[in-house]
Amino acid sequence: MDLLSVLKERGMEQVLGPAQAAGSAAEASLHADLAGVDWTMLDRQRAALKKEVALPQGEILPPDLKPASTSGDPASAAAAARGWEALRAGRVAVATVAGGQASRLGFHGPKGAYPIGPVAGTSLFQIMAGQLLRLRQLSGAALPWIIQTGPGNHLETQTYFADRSWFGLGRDSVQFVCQGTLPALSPDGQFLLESPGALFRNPDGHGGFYRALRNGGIGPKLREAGIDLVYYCQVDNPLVRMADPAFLGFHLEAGARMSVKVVEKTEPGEKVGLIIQRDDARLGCIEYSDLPDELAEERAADGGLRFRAGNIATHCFELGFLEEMAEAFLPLHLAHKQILSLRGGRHLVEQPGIKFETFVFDALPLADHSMVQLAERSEEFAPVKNRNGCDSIATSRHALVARNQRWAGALSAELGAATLEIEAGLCYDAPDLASRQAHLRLRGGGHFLTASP
Ligand code: UD2
Repeated sequence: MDLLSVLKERGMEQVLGPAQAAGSAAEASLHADLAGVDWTMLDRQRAALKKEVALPQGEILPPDLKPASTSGDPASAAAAARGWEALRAGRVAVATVAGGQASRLGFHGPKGAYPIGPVAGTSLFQIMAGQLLRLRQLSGAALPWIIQTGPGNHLETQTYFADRSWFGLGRDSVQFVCQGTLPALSPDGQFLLESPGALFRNPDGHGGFYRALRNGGIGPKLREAGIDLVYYCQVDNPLVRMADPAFLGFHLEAGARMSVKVVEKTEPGEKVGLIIQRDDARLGCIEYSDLPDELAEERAADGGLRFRAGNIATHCFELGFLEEMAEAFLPLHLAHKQILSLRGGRHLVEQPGIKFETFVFDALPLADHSMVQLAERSEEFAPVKNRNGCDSIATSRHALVARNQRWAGALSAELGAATLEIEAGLCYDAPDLASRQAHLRLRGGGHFLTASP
């Protein structure tokens, strides 16, 4: 069917007006833009305008939790042994979603480039690269790293890595895939234009990860390399335990297709998604903005929150499941915003519009087997989301220093109280640090623990 018919069928042909008035260059550019529209997805977007995401029906239960990797629990130790086996066998790849800018932090550049290290200013990306380097040394495996970028930072992120020689990981073992976009719509379901020749689009949310992997041809490449497990994390957490062996081990033990890590929520309103078990025994995640107060505040017999499994957006996937999710219809989440777009074909004005996103965790109910593992917050979760207040640069850095002090305090009491940064790649975790020869440097008013003498 030709473009005009496709538009007419939906009563959307008015989108062509401003380009027709502006001339052939604008018309050509708009036609090219419209040719890239996924009309099935667009019809779902328009239907979603009338019906927002629904909460899970039926009884909701707190999920069963596996013990934390850092708890010393024998079950975690056994799971870690199994995870190391999978790592050594080269079955694991790591993925990080890093589609956002760090504008909320007042920093120009990709969020992963933010210098979170308190002494040497090590960036989030470098901390993660260091963990992977050390895991490669310990496991002997290739451990490829897939980084999902967004249209706003794709080139900048690649340049950032190239300028730093891919942090020693090797150019070919770091793959960048760019997430897609979705057209925003007006409340009555029409396209919005950012210019006569271009639709207003926004990134499709981290749920775009599944399609970005498919479009980048990643699945077949991983399978060819003997990989069937993908560990996934967000870029904003400097305490992340990349490819955590115990998490991988618990995932394998459960025969899970998708697993998730949680922390105990600190308070009912904490801004983390809530992981729940539905009455069909599958998992779900209720985003904090959708969580009803009664559910958030319900208490358990011990006086703590009954629903306390806070999503830290760390997952493990079976590769086949990741590929299936690229074809699945994940729910669309709507954000009602003022959007700078053309009115009357001539002027750009702020007007009400709706942006659409999909979320990675909405795949959880589609997994017939899954696993939830608890994480100790002080060891694994201190996201940097805001410039000030909670989950800020200061709170995240503070948690990083406290964790470093705990790890290094076992080596020397003096380090247990210092403003301390541990060089990226020196160690994977506390027991690993104890096995390493490290040197202490004084740097910019703080202490820096490094491998080089
Ligand atoms: C996310 C989760 C929340 C909780 C919390 C834990 C959502 C909607 N909520 O909250 O449930 O688990 O994290 O820290 O995710 N990103 C992309 N592309 C996009 C949007 C985001 O790659 O289009 C990446 C972004 O770079 C970041 C991550 O996804 O690494 C999280 O995004 P966010 O900061 O918008 O999510 P947040 O903090 O609302």
